Amino acid sequence: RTDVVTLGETMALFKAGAAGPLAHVHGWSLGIGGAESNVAVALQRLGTPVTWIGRVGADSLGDLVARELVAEGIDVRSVRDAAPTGLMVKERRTADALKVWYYRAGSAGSRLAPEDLPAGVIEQSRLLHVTGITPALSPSAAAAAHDAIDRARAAGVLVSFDLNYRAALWSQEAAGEQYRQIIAKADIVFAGDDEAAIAVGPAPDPWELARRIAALGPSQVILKRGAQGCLALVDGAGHAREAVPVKAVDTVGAGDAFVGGYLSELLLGADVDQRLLLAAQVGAFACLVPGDWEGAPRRSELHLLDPHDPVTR
Ligand code: KDG
Repeated sequence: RTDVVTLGETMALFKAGAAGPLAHVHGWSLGIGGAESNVAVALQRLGTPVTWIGRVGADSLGDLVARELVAEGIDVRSVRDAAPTGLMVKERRTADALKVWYYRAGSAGSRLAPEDLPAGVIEQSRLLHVTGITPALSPSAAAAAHDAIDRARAAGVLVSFDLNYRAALWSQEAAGEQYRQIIAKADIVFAGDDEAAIAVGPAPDPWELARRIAALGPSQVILKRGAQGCLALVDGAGHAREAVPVKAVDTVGAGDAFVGGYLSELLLGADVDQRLLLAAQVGAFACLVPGDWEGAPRRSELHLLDPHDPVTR
């Protein structure tokens, strides 16, 4: 049985092995990345069973995506598509500045469609998690996201939504319109301050952003504020906490890990402060490893954030 269902595009991910323009970098590593599968890995490692739904190409990179997610213990419902698996390339332009290049227009993942949602899987779960990347990919992917949400709501399954704005994929106007529609159907909404402003307009104070989002319907609004920590407005009550200080090597995927931590604790019945604590810890772990999801911790590893002894034997 699965607790969480998520759907979206997972791509093959080429990571430059050293800093510098791509034209001059030698040495690459190949992995995978996708906002929803990053959340899925974080949840699964924390002990929450997850199903991931998505399209991948009938190519070797599609095999890679499916194998990695299966190896994490995720229930993978991948549809094979004649189009190629999407690609993402991470350039480390300077030691501190990452640049992500997408090669995903027309990819298999972008062709996700409502018929890819297996009967009953969402309905029998406890929570559906979608991100604002999926509606940006194509009209059929947007339809799949809305269909999944409508099915979850009809079955009384919680709906979680992370805005996850990707400027390379669509305009702020188009995104804002979709965000407001999905927020109105969600129970739990995650956003950064800038993303929240795309949905509800700029505000001088993050609490005002959270209040405006909550006014559209969700009972839980969580603002992810990076090194500034996070805040949550849950059933009208405010909660805040600071970030766990880390020497970040790669912050891509940290927001997804944060979401995984929050949702895992929510489903265990933990209170809001406990949810935010685990979210901040899991997000911090993701920053410590150069990869979008590889650093996600198991519960037995959480103490490593504050090691009394840097070597465990
Ligand atoms: O949140 C991290 C994701 O952005 C990354 O893993 C890839 O899904 C991805 C995207 O569309 O950028």
